Amino acid sequence: MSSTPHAIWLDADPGHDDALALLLALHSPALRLLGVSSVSGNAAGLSTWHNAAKLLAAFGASAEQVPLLRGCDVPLMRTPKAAPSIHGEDGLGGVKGLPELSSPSVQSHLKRTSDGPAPLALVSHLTSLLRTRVEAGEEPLSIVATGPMTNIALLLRMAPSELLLKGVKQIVLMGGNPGVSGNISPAAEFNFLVDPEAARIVCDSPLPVIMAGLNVTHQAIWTRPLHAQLLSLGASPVRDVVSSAMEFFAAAYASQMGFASGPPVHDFLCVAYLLDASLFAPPTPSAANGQADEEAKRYRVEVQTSEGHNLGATVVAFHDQWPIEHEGWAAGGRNVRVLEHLDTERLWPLLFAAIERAEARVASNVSS
Ligand SMILES: [Ca+2]
Repeated sequence: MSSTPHAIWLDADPGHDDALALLLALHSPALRLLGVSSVSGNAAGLSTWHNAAKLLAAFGASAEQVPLLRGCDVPLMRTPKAAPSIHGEDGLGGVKGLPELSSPSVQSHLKRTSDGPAPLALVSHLTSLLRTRVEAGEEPLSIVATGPMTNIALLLRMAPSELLLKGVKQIVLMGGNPGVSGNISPAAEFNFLVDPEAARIVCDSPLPVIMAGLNVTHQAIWTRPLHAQLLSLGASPVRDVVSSAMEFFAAAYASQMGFASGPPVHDFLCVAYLLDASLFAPPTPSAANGQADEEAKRYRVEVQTSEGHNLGATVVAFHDQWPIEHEGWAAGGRNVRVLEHLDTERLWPLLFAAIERAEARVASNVSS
C-alpha cells in the first residue's frame, strides 16, 4: 500500500449509517477526505446539509480541511422520498451530543454559499478539483456515494468525460439489492428507488463502480455485544453521538424491518472497502480451479427505471445471462463490481479505531 493517503470525496444524505461512513472517512490515516457533499434522501435536502455540518463539527473536522457543499434537494426526475420511519423526521433522529445548528462550529461548515444553484456550484467545485489534481499529476480519487445518486449523476453528465476518466479512480456506492429483496419496496433498495435514473447513470458510466448493496450490507449487523463493547469504553462526545445513533437505528430496524439482532451499517461498508478491499474477497478457495479470487466479481448490472413494481430494482447477470458486449465498465459490459462477501469480524476494529482517533482529535481541538 502506498504511504500517501488515498483521496476521497463523500456524497451523503446523513443519515445514521452515513454518520459512521463519515467518521471512518475522517479518521482513517490511509484516507484523505477532500470534501463532503449532501443530497436529499433520508431527509429533506436542508436537513441532510445541516446534519452533515453537525457531524463534521462533532467529529472534529474544520471547514478549511473538509469543505461541505450542498447538492440537490430533489431527484433528477421525481419527487423526493424520505425515510422518517428509519432515520426520524430530520434524518438523525435520536442522536444525542451533536452541536447546535446555531453554534459557531456548525455554522462554519454552512457558510459556503454560491450565487447560483447549489448543485451547479457543487459540480463546478468537483470539476475544478479534478482538473487541479490531474494537472498536478496526483492520483485519481475515489468518490463515495452513500445517498441517492443525484449529485454524482449530475457530475457524470456535466463534467468532461476525459477529465472524469483521468481524475476518478472509482465510484464506491451504497445502493441496490443484488439478488435479494428490496427494503423500501419489495423490489428496490432506498437510494436507488429515490432516484433510479441517477442510479442508472452512475452504474452505466464508463468509470469503475463498486456496489455495496443490501446483499452485503445486511451481513454487517451492529449487534448488542458490539454496542455493549462501545458503551464499556466510557463516555465521550464522539462516543455519545455514535452510541445514541446506533440505539435509535437499532430500535427503528427492529420495529420497521424486523431486524432482531441489530441494524445493518450499510454506508460504512463503502469506506471500509477503500481501506481494505480484502474484507470483501470471496472465501478461500472459491473458484472452480481452487484458486482464491482476491476481489469481488464484476457483473453486468442494470437498474430498472420503468414505472411499476420493479422501479429502482437492480438486475444482476450473475451467470452472464446477458451478452457481455465489451470489456469496459460502461453499460453493456460488466459495469459493476458487486460486493457479495464480508469478513464481518475484521470490519468492526476499523470503526472502534476511528472512534478513538476522533476522540483524540476532538480533545486536542478543545485544548488548543
Ligand atoms: Ca445514506
